[in-house]
Amino acid sequence: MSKEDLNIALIGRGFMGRMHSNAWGQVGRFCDPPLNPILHTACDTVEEGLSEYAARWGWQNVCTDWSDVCASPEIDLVDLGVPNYLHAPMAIEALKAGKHVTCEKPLAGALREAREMAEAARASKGKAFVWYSYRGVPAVAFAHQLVKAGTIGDIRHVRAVYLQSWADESVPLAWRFDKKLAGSGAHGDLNAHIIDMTRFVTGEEITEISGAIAETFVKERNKITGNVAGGIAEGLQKAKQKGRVTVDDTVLFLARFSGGAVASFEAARQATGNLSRNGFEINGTKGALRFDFERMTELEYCDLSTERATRGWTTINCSDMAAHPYMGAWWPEGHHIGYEHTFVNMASSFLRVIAGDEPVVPVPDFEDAYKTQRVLEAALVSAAEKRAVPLSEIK
Ligand code: SOE
Repeated sequence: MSKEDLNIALIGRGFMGRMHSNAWGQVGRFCDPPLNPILHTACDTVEEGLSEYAARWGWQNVCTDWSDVCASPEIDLVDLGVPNYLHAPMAIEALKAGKHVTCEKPLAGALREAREMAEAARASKGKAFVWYSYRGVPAVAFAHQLVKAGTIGDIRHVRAVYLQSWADESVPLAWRFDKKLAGSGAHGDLNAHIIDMTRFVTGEEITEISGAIAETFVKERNKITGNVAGGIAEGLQKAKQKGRVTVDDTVLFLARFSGGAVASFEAARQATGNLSRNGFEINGTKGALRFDFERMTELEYCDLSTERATRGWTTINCSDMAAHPYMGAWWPEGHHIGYEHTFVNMASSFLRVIAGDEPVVPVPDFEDAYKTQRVLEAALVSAAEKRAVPLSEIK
């Protein structure tokens, strides 16, 4: 039976625009989704190079006005790979037009915008998701399944870190360093991921934040000139003039989970030596799990029921087609997948939910991502007011 087409319009063509393009292009080939994704339109306000970009990634049309793709009766899904301040206006307009939306993380730069986006999703006939892409890592999805099955018992401790080191003084003033455009720095960029990931793996909610510290080490950066698409730092052209950095370089905080566990979170852009150390350790009453994205195929497991003398961490290579979530779509065991595949995996679950099927593992919709946004906000309040913040305070 032939599948129904789903016409997609992508807005944005930086690092995430290319990542999403690849995901939509690959998902039909590998994952057998229930809908047939069509790369209909690539949209960007800058016309220069747009046709070449579209041809390279397989988009059939181009457009320079994002309102047009939201209004177009030909488009079924609007995909956002744009800076954070654009998420709310674009997602809300697309949802009002009844489109499905897949939005880059974090849901928004500001809590108010995130709330409005969740409201728009509730009122729309479209479905709305956020690309918290680490849920698409088979080892992380497997950790979720193990915790759900009770393998590590009741959770006592959660430690989560997302450590990068790309933001030294030489990196110019990209949008990621501007509060008006990004909302926050390492916090919304990296803590957002580990908040989502630990909520997903534990299946619990964060109920209180305390002890938050935010710091900006590099307070001024060279302003950018020219086109700034691509790369983590988006734009390496430098101008002599300096501008003020208005976001954090690092945010640390403590937390409590609904099941009673205590937790610590760390996000940093200047954690020298770490490139993308996104990981967690979760200790339960029957065992523990440990993950580090720099070794993304591995999940470490300590089983408390084993012989004490030989007990330790077992390294599970999460690449078994039959045993590990998402791997069935890829290669025989030991033939690893990479970062870009995690987005393909997410796209496959988005398409399943849109078609009314079960996702491989739960994917974050706007409601879910709004919960993560409330945790981000609580940490900022804790840092500013130097106090414990119950999540019930953050609406
Ligand atoms: C930059 O810090 C970045 O690209 C994030 O924005 C992504 O969300 C993360 O997955 C990788 O690092």
